[in-house]
Amino acid sequence: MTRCCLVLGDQLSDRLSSLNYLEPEDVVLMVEVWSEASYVKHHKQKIALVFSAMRHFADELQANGRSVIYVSLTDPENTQSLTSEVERHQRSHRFTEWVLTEPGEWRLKEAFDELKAALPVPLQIVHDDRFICSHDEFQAFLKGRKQPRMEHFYRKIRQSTGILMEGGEPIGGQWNFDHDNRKALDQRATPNPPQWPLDSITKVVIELVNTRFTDHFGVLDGPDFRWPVNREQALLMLDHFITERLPCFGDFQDAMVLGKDTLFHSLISTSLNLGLLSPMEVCQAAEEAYHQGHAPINAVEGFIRQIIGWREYVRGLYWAYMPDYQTRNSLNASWPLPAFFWDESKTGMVCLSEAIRNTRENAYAHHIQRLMVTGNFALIAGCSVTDVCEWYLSVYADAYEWVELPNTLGMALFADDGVMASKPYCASGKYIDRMSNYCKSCRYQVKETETENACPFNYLYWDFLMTHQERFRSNPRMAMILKNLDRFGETKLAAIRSRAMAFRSRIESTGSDVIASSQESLL
Ligand code: FAD
Ligand code: DLZ
Ligand code: SF4
Repeated sequence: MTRCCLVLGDQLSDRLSSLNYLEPEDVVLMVEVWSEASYVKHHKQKIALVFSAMRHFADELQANGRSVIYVSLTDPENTQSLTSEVERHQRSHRFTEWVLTEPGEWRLKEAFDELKAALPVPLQIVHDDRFICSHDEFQAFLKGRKQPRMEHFYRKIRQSTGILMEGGEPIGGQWNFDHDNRKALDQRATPNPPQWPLDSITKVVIELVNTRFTDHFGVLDGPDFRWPVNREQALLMLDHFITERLPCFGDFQDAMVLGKDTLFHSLISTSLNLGLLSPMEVCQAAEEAYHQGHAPINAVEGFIRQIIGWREYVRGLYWAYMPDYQTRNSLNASWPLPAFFWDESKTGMVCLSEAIRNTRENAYAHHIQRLMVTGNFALIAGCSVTDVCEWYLSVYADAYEWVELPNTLGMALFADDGVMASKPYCASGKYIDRMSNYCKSCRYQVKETETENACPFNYLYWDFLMTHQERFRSNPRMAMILKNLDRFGETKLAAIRSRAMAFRSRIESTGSDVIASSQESLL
């Protein structure tokens, strides 16, 4: 009567719903498989993180008395897919039942639904209760709403959880302090992320990934690998954030600074998404910091909104709108993603080169780099939605489709026609100049739009608005912007269009926006 629970690589929580179903004699199966490690070419750091965290979690389960079968990537018996490994272990162990916490991605849900029909014994798929909002609660929220909005959802969750609430009212007298959270960074020092010595498990995994995944994107240097691989390290990261970063998190949430890769961001998304931290404990730690007088309300509210607002909301939208959601492309964007997204040395745009360098070196970029630099560029240049979504899913250590897709396809690319965002997050170089110090060292001129050295974000932005103006005119939030466009004369519009075309064809023919210096002198 032995049952088996399959624990996936992002289900590393000791209170995982499926584990609750097990009796002491039951078994846990964990498998490192090629299919999961390569369904997109994940950044090397992401694979190392997942494998190391899986190995640590298996050891912890074993230390707590659980029987664990752990199949490593190089095990000669490994059939290299999650479902075929279940079938293989069913043949060899004849378990009486299988239990699985629902997977986080649609493609795996489908695979396990199929497996359920094929297995000779029952496969029970149970809800993932590591999220605050269940699928049913999210459906109830959507019911009767033509245009669901995160802000309404967020307020409901504040009320149902009591987080940052007092006597039924939001603490601080407002739900949202975003208007205080838009400061560009001054000269102040920013804290270094915490580090801990690499243990033997992580060292072995780094070696494995550097040997087996040589053609995957990204740097994986042992000493610089900083992602928490177990709960203890995740709690250290959280503690570092609460003490060193949270007080400034709000003020500089949208800031970008040359060479400063993490600023005051928390670096906890990988731990949350793997299950090493829970969203409620993270919010409670931030709320406690507010009550202790350690962090101001704009920081604490802004941070908590990211977790119980955005994180829960995108997960709800993903499951509510899939599988149709992944096929949406409402702006018909199809321009192939420029090669410089994989190699920052191929672009002269400092903002992009910084975001891509951070991504390549650290499998990380903070939210404003993802949204307003790489995402904004992809939006206004009309990059292929499929290419862009695949890029985001591949390159970040925290990327899983349930969170990546609504953020990329919906928030950054506006390809879902406004499900996720009420207007496109498109911006010219002016926004980047206001929020960063990038433009000061850029070869392009941020104040120019039509000249040879004009900032590409400027002419691409106006070109994008010209292209989609008919669609956007019905959106009241776009009215002001389109009024500006309407003031441009024919000559200016033609010059913008021609700059945008020349830029695109330069990238199509050379893979780069940079003109080689011999050619440059001829212009
Ligand atoms: P902080 O800035 O410190 O924020 C705190 C936490 O809030 C994060 O750890 C995260 O769990 C949560 N959070 C913040 N914003 C969002 C958001 N928009 N959606 C969901 N959760 C949020 N986040 C991922 O976890 N995985 C992804 O694959 C991912 N892809 C993204 C793609 C695009 C195009 C954009 C614009 C955003 C994406 N995000 C993604 C959201 C966000 O950028 C990251 O969660 C954040 O940068 C992680 O760094 P941090 O932990 O330092 O976050
Ligand atoms: C991301 C990932 C990787 C790289 N490798 C594995 C693996 O070998 N075994 C496994 O069980 N899970 C892995 N994962 C995480 C899964 O892809 C994850 O469960 C899905 O993306 C669903 O969120
Ligand atoms: Fe980016 Fe334009 Fe500023 Fe250069 S000038 S950093 S391309 S916004």
